[in-house]
Amino acid sequence: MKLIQNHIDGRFVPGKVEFADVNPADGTVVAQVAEAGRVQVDEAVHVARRALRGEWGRLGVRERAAGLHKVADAIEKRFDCFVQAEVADTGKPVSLASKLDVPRAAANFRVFADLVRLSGMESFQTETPDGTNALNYAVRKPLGVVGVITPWNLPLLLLTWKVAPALACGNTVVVKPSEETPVTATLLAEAMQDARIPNGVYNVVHGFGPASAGEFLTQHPDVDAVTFTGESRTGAAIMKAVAPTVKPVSFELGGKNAAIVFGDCNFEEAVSGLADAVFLNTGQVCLCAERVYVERTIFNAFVEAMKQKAESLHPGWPNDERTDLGPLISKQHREKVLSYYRLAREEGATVITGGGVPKFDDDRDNGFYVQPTIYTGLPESARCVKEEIFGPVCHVAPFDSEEEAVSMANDTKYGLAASIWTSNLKRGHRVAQQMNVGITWVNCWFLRDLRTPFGGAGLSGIGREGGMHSLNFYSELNNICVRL
Ligand code: NAD
Ligand code: 6OD
Repeated sequence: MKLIQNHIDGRFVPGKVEFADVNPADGTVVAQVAEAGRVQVDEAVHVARRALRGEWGRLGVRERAAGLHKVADAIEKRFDCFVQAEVADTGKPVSLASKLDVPRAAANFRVFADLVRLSGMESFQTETPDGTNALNYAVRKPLGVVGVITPWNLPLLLLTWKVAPALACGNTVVVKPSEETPVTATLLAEAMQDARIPNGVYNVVHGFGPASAGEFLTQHPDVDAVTFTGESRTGAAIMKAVAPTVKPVSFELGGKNAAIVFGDCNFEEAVSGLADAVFLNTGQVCLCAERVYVERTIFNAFVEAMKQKAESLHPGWPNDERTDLGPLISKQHREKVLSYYRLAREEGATVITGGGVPKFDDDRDNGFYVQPTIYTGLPESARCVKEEIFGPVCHVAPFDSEEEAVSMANDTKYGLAASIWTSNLKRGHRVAQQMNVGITWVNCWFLRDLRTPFGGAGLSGIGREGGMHSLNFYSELNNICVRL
């Protein structure tokens, strides 16, 4: 059986303990994974610190940027390998991994390489009382060793979204990918070697959160900053762990995102966009819409059209090009999603479609598939309307006025993303500006420009990444004031 190892100082390192990496499509074990203990996490942090003082720390911005482009080249060279690894780990359709996850990983390196090379710095000429004046300018320095902790839903995309700007700014990293999806982070170590990124710059430790590699990393006194994507509750635990050493954090957390569909929308486009927003990656995208508010004039037609979309999804084997709905990530996550399917009924929902588990009569019955599901009829106070489920499911509710829609959409402790569907652009702008979230799409969803701010309000996160926001998080600014 294949062994997925830690990667420390350019070497692949086994662990004392191993755990299983399971294929969610049929429940088979695809590999064993070496769990890093406290000693290995310590070693990874130590070599990352040493690499800051070595060749990597001496490179200029242009050379670092060139190195990151080579990492992108190396990802593209191993494209099929990355796609197959992501498909086996997550169960996501091969079409999705090859159109979204792996191309975005390469793009993350290219965009931040270019951005750091082309970005300037602020400077101010400051008037002084004696008229001699002073010049203020800021220089960008790396934070140091950055701990990167990532989830399982878009494993390589989200890991590289953080690793690329961290390296662009001259940091070194110790990454702890999700225990559910360890393979692409490990493959990325090979791409780093192809690109001749010096040893110790990119290190991987495998394991779990509490009392394992995740916690050892966040508690480590020699880690200078932590960047994390995952559940809001985990963010809270990490905040506690970093408090004693006052590490800066960037948190991209959960969501309970709303979509508002006005009667004047382009109906076909809205239905098709919302079908993606609800079901893409089996609903396991933090930006997915789990609450859909539809103007009453088109409510029945919209629910019927969404039902048809849900029922036309093809929950097949992940490697079948026709598959557009994979399994959930794990047995445990399926239990969670199914518990919400049950709860929705207890809370009085009308089941428009789904609500259960599909039957295949083959090995997929040992996997973690669920039916795409649409509910209506729940009160806004229902737990299924308030809590993140993270599956292929939404609740659709009618509204009668713009004010009512805005008020329902904003009635949440989360604040990640929203989408507005209308052909009245004036209204699109007006409603978008009232959304208490980090990202609002109008007549589209998950359309990304990597230069834009990305992050959430409330329980959905702390800070923004993307473009200059990433460069600002992953660097320490030293303002220099020179008397002229
Ligand atoms: P999770 O929080 O359970 O795990 C994420 C990572 O944190 C894993 O690597 C895990 O091992 C680690 N971890 C868990 N407990 C830890 C601890 N105490 N200390 C240190 N590390 C710890 O999240 P998940 O289930 O992997 O991912 C799904 C969640 O992620 C959803 O809530 C989703 O909305 C969120 N998410 C948010 C974004 C975003 O950009 N806002 C993107 C993707 C996913
Ligand atoms: O596109 C991105 O940069 C990003 N961070 C997406 C997050 C998706 C959440 O699952």
